[in-house]
Amino acid sequence: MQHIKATPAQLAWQADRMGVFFHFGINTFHGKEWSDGTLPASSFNPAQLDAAQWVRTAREAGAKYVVLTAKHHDGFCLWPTELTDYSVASSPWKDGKGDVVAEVAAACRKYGLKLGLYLSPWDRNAQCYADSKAYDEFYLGQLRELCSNYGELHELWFDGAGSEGHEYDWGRIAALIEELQPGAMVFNMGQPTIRWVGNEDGLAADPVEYVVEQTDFSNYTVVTTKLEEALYLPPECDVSIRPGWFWHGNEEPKTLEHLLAIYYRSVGLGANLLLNLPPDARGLLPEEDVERVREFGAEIGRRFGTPLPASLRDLGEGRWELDFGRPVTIDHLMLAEDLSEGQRVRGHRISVADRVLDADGGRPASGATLLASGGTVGSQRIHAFPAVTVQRLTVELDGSGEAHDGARLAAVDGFSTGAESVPEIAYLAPTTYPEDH
Ligand code: FUL
Repeated sequence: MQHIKATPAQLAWQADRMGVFFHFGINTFHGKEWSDGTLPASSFNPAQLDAAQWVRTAREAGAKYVVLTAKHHDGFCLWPTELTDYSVASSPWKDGKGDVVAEVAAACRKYGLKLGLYLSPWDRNAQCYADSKAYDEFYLGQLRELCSNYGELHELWFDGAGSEGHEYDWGRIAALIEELQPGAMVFNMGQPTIRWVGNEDGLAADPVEYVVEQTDFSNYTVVTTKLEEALYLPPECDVSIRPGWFWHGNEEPKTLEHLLAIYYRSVGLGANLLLNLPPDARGLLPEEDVERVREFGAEIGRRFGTPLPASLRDLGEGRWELDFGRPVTIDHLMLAEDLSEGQRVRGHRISVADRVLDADGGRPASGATLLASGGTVGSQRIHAFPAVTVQRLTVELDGSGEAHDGARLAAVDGFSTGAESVPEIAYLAPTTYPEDH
């Protein structure tokens, strides 16, 4: 692994840990996942739309940012764009005077969450899509509107789906973002700063690499994009609380256990989680989803809201002593790596040190009990294990190759949660092709 460093903006984004996705648009009114750009704008009428309810729920889930589908593949725009009539401006909602993007932006300001926007490159409504050059102008015009009129953007989501073989002018797109929203994270396409984890189940797997030479393109192909050089691109794990990305009346939210399992497999492995909550045709998040998300946020808060911090002593050679200052009973640990010199940790082992440290060097003698182990650590790594009462632990870090290679810890917290194992992933969504939905 090369020691490519993160930018401060990337580290800040990783520290957010979790965002909420809102898939909402013309599809919401037709029970569709993908539509072909011909559904009438007159069918968009979310009479009770309340963006404050959406964003408040995201905050209750523990999210620090949201990402709204300003335009999905069908081309219907949730803001009154000048570039096409296929937008809220042609709908009966608020007599064509409404702007969903503005309402979500205002709610984010009110609740202190950051705003991200999804602008589908693939556009099945725009007449000019077939002409790459003409479409570049159209798309840049839309992006300019979104980057100019809604305050600071935290993330721009470029979804590869449907774009196989289409040429976009990513150089100009990147220049526009640099000019208008230099702090925004760029998801997966063009000149990305964050990457897709490679599935839509919300699941990362150990090792979670922050420095990569290629990215996965979309859920509907096995295509990968080779980068010109290795880049620091931390992964984001996107998954919907329901089987679909858009709301469908006959679907149910995932169980609390399933959401917790996803959390351990994303945030718990050092990736970000982007949990989709689809508003319904009223323009509200369904009550059962709000309730589920509240339970989820409360349970994450209950498990991880009261950390027992350990003081760290660097013993050299990648070995660290953790001291809680008094005997504590814990069943979880959260490790954080010092990422200031890039991602270095390739492996780690945590042992109970109390009774087995020798007096001078702190080297664990034989018989030290291995508590947990794994590969990468990154921004945070969560381990669950049967409760132990300990004061001191030893952590051994491996870097790449034989040596520890500058691998360092930044912080370690213990937790007493009452949960002694990681929930199982009982159900994995099959890869669905939205055309068949
Ligand atoms: C996919 C899209 O095709 C889905 O409709 C959804 O937006 C998901 C997040 O990305 O690739």
